[in-house]
Amino acid sequence: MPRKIIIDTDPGQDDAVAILLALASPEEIEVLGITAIAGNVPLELTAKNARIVCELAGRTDIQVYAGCDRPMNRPLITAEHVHGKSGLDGPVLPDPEMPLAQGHAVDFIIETLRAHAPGTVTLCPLGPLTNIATAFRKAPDIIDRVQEIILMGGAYFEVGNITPTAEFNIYVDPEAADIVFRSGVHIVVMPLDVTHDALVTPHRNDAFRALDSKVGHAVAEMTDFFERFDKEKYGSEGAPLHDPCVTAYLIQPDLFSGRHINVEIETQSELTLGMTVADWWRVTDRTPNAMFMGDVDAQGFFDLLTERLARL
Ligand SMILES: [Ca+2]
Repeated sequence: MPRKIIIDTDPGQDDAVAILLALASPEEIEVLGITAIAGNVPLELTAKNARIVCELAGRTDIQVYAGCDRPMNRPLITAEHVHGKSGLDGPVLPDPEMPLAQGHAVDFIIETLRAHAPGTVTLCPLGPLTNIATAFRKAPDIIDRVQEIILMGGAYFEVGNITPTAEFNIYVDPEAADIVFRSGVHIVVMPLDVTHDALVTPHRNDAFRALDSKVGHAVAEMTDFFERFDKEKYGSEGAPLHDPCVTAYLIQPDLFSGRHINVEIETQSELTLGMTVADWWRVTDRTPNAMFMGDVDAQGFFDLLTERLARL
């Protein structure tokens, strides 16, 4: 039985690849819907980009909902410096013809969790956690119904990418992240510690291009684009492909390893706002609330990704 998931996302080139991987893997993953959130770029663009990606995959049947257009208590911070003005800079892709689904993403999340048996729907947030936290606050009855949350966000050893101590998704809406991490739902975290090992080397990007399909070329051009920024920033041999770690975990969890530990979110300090305070060394008696990943079989991850993208 495939896992039923909702992808909550702010595409973003790496979000796009995560969505494509999910849509290419129907044996393991059933996408109940995609909810867009403001993050890498404003909501209007993420809601559009999510549909562009569905159309690229030939899946105009997927329902895409627009969600919150700003964090719970703060102005929106975006990342055009990484993803380009459109959020999906790189390939030239047509504007979507499929319409947005009617209704708000938060209500879709609530209604979907209520409509399915408890413990059968997994949430996969790939952006700031505003939609998820807003749904939990509006309808606390759904919290116990969530099977699992598998998210990209945070960092421990890699510390931060938007400030010296914070990863972008958590930093944009730390109050929302705090609500999610305190919710009691079982959480799997793909932090920078993992995603900074999932590097798109030239060889790996050539493998996408060599698929010689619309999807293969689009993915190669997307990763080409944000590599320019990341290579300069990190001096690494390629850019990290963050979000597909979430969907890869649903297909092949043994690619990843980590520790079940306590993770709390800094919401007060100006200096360390949005830090994921991860008790990796278990030096407190705070209750573990998250499976915090620390390692990935990077070549296995890219082999899986290339094999699955070849299906689209
Ligand atoms: Ca994202």
